[in-house]
Amino acid sequence: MKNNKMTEFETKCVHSGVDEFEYGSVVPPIYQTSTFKFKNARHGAALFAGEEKGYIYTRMLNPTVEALENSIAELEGGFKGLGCASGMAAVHTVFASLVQAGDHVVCSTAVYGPTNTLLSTIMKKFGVETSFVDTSDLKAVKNAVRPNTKIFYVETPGNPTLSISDIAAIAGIAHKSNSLLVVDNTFLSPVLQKPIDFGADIVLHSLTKFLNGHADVVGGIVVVKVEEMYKLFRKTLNQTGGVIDPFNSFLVHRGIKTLSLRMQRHCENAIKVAEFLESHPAVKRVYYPGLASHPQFELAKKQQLGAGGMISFELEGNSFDSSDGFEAGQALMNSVQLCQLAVSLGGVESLIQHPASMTHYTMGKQARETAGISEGLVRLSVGIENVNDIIDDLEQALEKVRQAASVF
Ligand code: LCS
Repeated sequence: MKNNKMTEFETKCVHSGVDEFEYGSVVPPIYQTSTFKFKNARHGAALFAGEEKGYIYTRMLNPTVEALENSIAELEGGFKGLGCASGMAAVHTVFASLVQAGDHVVCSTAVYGPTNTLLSTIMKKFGVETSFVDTSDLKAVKNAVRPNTKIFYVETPGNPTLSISDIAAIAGIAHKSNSLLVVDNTFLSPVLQKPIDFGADIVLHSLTKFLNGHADVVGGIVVVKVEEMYKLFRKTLNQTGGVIDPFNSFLVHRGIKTLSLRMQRHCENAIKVAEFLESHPAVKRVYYPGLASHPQFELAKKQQLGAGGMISFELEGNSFDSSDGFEAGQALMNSVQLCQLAVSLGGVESLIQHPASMTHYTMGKQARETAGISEGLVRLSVGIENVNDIIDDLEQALEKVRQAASVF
């Protein structure tokens, strides 16, 4: 970081990772090249041997990608970032780097569906055992530790239940058992939560979400705390090849400039939407860490700077609906007009979806039940639109659900 006055977070969002570029370019140029020319054969050999610094081949490192990696590492307070082709590529990079046959992982029950499936199928196939536990329950976390436990993997808030896990306490448990703590910080971004400050060793994100913020990129990142781990992860990524490309890196880096403003607006809107839903007679239960009714409301205040933009809720079952709010939830999703019925989250636009049949379908019903993901749960990613428009949309949709119910 050239400008050591750059201490405030909002300022970092605008300037981080932006170093000196050719021609005085104010934003990182898009180095849309697969390979880099060596000055001569000796130079090429020295770059490969690590005796000189420089770029060789874009799968190995690219200046536009590196600018993004430096930016997010700085925002998270880590040593370095490693840009990945998707959030799932980031999750895979972590496990492929750190575990081997015979090792054990402790993972939150409430995680993005494919993260659960990666551990319970592919990693299992390679001899890695995973215990899925409710990591908001510290006793359950302690009880899950085995002599061969290598990683504690936590999503907080968890997707889609918004359950919150105590990062500092789990870091303590992990380190006591010579393990590492990995935190998926996708739901909050470093604006609202910095897991490394609470003892996490590795932080990862789906860049597809809040960090990019505009629903036009798929990407991921792993941020590590120490150089040794950076070298290990870089080797994995180089060998498995799941890197982000320069153009997507440019877009995410551009998105980060407004990250702080966007997160502020997501939070302001989400609390109003959550309060509206909680007070509506058709809504049975709302899960939002900014509501006093959230089971870990106090913990959220301790480790988060805001409650974020994600809300989950269940509707009351209606007279026609014996499936615990599931049909009412479907009717709601079919009735919204402003909120888009789509998976993904963290963009400027409000998105609504149904975890049991969409994002968490691959986990299977039993794993969903263990994770507290009911069949009727609806997840809302609150965008940065005018909040009155979002609430009006939900209100008219809930009215349609009520009318549909009264028909039966
Ligand atoms: N981690 C979390 C917490 C996520 O929510 C997702 C994607 C990923 C990792 C994987 O990121 P990707 O590979 O998609 O970039 N979550 C999604 C969701 O809830 N709806 O669609 C994707």
